[in-house]
Amino acid sequence: MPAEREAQPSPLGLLEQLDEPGPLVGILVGSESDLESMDPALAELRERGISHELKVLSAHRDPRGVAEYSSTAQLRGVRVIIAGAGMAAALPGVVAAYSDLPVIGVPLRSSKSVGDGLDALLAIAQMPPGVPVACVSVDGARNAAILAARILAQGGGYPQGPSLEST
Ligand code: RP5
Repeated sequence: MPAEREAQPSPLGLLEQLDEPGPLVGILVGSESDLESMDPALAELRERGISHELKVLSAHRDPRGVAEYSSTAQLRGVRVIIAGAGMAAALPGVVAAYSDLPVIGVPLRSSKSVGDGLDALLAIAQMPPGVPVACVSVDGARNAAILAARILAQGGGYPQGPSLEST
C-alpha cells in the first residue's frame, strides 16, 4: 500500500495529530476505482517535495466521513484539498461546503461515465455561488497538483486595498 494512504483517523486519533505538522495537500477520491487516475497528482507532489495524504471518501456512500475530514483538515495543517470523482461527482462540492480551504476538483472518466467524463465535469464546475470549487480538465490530476503548488507558493492572506476598475 503506498505511504500516502492511511486509515481514517478516529476523533481521538485526530486530536493527537493536531500536535504534529500535517500534510499540506489533502487528496480525496470518491472510490478505490479512482485511485489510478490520481497517480499523476501524487507524482507531481512527490517530485516537488510537497507533503500530502490520500484518502478514499465518497460523498454519497460516506457523507459523514467527508464532513469530518473537510471540517478538520485546516486544523491539521492542510492548506489545499484536491478532490477527484467521477459520474455524479459531488465530492469536491461537498468538501467545499464544509471547508474554507481552496478545493480543486478533478473530474474523472470511468467506464461508467457519460460523455467521457462530461457528467463529472459539469457536476464539479457547476457549483452554486458562494461555494467555489476550482475545476481542472477531465482526468487533469497533474494540473490539480501544479495548481495546488502555486496556491501554496503564495503568502498567507492578502492586503486590503481599493480596486482599480476603469470603465
Ligand atoms: C463516483 O462514482 C466515484 O468517484 C467513481 O468515479 C464512480 C464509480 O464508483 P465505483 O462504483 O467504482 O465505486 O462516486
